[in-house]
Amino acid sequence: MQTSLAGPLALIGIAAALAACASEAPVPTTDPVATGGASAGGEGGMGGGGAVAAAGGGDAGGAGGAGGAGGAGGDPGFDEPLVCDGPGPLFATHVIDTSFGPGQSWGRDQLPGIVTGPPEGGGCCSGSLDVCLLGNGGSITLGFAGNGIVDGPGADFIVFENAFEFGESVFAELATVEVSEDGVTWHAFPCDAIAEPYGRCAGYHPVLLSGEPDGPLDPATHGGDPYDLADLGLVQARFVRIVDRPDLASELDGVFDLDAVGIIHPACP
Ligand SMILES: [Ca+2]
Ligand SMILES: [Ca+2]
Repeated sequence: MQTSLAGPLALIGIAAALAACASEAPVPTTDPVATGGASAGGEGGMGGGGAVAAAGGGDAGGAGGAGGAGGAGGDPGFDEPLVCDGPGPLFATHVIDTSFGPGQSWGRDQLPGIVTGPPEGGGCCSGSLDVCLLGNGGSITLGFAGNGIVDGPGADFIVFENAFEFGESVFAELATVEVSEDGVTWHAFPCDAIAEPYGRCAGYHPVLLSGEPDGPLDPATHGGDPYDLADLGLVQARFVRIVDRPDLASELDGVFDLDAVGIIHPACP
């Protein structure tokens, strides 16, 4: 039977893994952007939106997310059609919206930096702490300023949680991944599995990448949970929303810990 620890046990599980792999224990990082102020606008100009305040934190457990992805604060880049201005960022740049659930106990005060940019993966056998817990049933919406995801051969983007191998199983904490082109209409990759290999749920594959990759993102070498827009019949997406599985509320099924989201096939290469 798979090991699927969790909920309030999420960090305990992480701690256990760190103890098991003490020599490889990742060091919690403090993103200078995130801690530079409560405003997500510090990272790239998305100032003024209600979503920014939601991302800025507060007490865990409440419903955040005033302001939808369609009206992403004051950033015209998200309100208008994507126009490429050279190569776009390959990792999420903005937290557009949040709605945290019970069990949100880590990382919220470090938004947006803790979930933007590249992952800080802990490798096969330990989970990164550079993550934000969503809480049970919680969600987070990310955007890529100046870029989008397009359908190319195979997987088009990767969601990085902090899953890791634990014995012969995987410490998995599941979420549904959704994409949108306009921030209004969403398309979900089906995630209803409760046993390995967890179907199209995110939060199952260890994160092997830590920091910027040397080349294009590749789930085979960088880990994470890969997604193919073609599976949903889509050709492009600009926003990724991750929704913790609300039905997995027991202490044996944890809450999703988001590290990063990266593009394999960028709209602005
Ligand atoms: Ca594809
Ligand atoms: Ca991170």
